[in-house]
Amino acid sequence: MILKRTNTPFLLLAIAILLSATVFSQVKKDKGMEEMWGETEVSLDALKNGKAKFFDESNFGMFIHWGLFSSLGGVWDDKTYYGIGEWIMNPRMAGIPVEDYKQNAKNFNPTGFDAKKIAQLAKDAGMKYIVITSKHHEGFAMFDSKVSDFNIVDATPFGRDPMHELADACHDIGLGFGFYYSHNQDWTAPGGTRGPKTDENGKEATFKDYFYNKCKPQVKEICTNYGDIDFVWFDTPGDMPKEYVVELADMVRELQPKAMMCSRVGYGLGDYASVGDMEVPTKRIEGLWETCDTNNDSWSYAWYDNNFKSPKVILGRLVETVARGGSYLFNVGPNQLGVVPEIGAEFLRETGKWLKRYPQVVYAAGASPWDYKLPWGDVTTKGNSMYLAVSNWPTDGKLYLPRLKTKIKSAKILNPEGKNQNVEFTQGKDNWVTFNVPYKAPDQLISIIEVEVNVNNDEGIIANDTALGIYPNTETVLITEFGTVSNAVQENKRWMEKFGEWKHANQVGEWEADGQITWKVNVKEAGYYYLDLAYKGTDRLVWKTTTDEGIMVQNQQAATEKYVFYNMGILEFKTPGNHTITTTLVEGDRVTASLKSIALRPIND
Ligand code: H79
Repeated sequence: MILKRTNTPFLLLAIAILLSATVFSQVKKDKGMEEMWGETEVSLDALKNGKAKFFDESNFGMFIHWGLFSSLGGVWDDKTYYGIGEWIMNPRMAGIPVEDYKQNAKNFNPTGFDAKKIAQLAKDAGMKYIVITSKHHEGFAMFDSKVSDFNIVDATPFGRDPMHELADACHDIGLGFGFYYSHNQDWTAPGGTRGPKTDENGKEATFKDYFYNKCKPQVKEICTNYGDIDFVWFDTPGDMPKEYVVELADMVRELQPKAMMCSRVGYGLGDYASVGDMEVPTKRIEGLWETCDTNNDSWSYAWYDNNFKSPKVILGRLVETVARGGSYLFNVGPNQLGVVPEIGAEFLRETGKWLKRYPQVVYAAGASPWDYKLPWGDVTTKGNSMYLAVSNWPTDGKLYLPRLKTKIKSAKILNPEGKNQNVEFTQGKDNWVTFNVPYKAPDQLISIIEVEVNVNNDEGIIANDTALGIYPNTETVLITEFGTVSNAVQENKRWMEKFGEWKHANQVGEWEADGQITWKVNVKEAGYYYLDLAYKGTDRLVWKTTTDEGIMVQNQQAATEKYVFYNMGILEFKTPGNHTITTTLVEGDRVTASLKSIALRPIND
């Protein structure tokens, strides 16, 4: 149990926890993320049995980014700006002056908006709720607001309140519903963060002005005029003063006691943690949490962005999130007409068909006994069942499960037509399980093997986690996060490949002469493996990798500013079982060299 802050409510909570032995959980992130996204400290038991039950069991929701920016679709003054579309106004994109931006409202007429159709799409996709942007950083209210005229009813020819229509459609069809509201940033309201510094009379405007004139009264509107809502999703608290965050959160709790707030409200006041944008965590996270991701590259509609994630990728990321213990909030961006782009919609419907075949794998499913994903896919659990969700079906008729202590009773391939097929398996002395599976994947997308285990104590299903498996028939990637580092700096790095599209990785840099990283592995079969290293750096680098058996692979390869896998040579394991692998930088620029992962690939894979 970690208590980071000692304000009164948390002290009271802490006492309650000591009395009731409730589990406290906290999601830790690096400092930068914490500032941007906020953090949370929640009492798990209380939440999971109460208002969080719906969220906890749903595991899959629809996020919708829709606003005035959608009418621009990534274009300003005939020029396309690539990156997250809802940021087009920002000086680092088109840099649109406030008054010019506001004029766009006159041309925003999303006549194609059909709330029932969108709700049906979410339902068909197997999503359990919708969270939509009621006001993003641009400051434009997508609802009927009496507080500011800069809203879709008063400022556009459309004149309807689409939030009303969507809230009703969700309630009618049995979906949960909630609002995103940018509480700190407002780029068009005087006093809002990154907004105008003066009001229309030229008088200086403070954050306090923005808070009482717009933010709080608008949040009151969305919490009052749309029936019961399930989520209030604030974003980017930044350095918003705590007193306002507290006041806002208190109001939400009073008006919508059942609504879940994510950690991005700020100051640990959320009910669940929101991890970084577009990030599926690599390691198990305890507690209630969610990741938000988008169906193409931008959150809001951009005309050029048709890089839609395939049904297989969506399902893979959904299952991976659930397997790490979280929920997946997956975004679509309706266009200037209010219509969800068709390719994305089609892929979502395919996703939903798969979920209809295997609902038990996702809904109310628990995390994997392994804390990380496996090379062929991932694992979710429910009671005495483990669901092996196999994305990369093996080509040699063998599927391996690394080091399971709990004994398996039976295994079967789930067949959507009800013709489940038993799977033979052996559970060796080394704790590896080998399943004899058909050569052809049973499901084109992700195949499911249900494994029944004998759990006869409170410990649940136990996987031996101390070493990472090295498989005889598929490549294993060892990320630096799972290694032990000395005399080099291990750090999470985030970078943008396009404006606002985050990539992140754990990496090891600033290598001293004797700097090294060591992984513990468990090798199923002795033999030769190709060794590849993923790194970036300058010019050329020489890396050396050794095992505890004294085998060494040393080679020089190119280095560029992008992470790329380079072949190093062949590493041999003379015996199966536990080993260590240690990598070190021998020659090259020690300052820019950054190692992200290494991979071991069976020779015939
Ligand atoms: O709504 C989506 C994003 O618009 C919003 N969160 C998701 C759900 C979001 N707001 N801020 N961020 C994400 C972080 C964005 C930071 C950046 Fe920038 C914007 C990087 C580049 C542009 C701020 C401005 C930091 C550097 C310049």
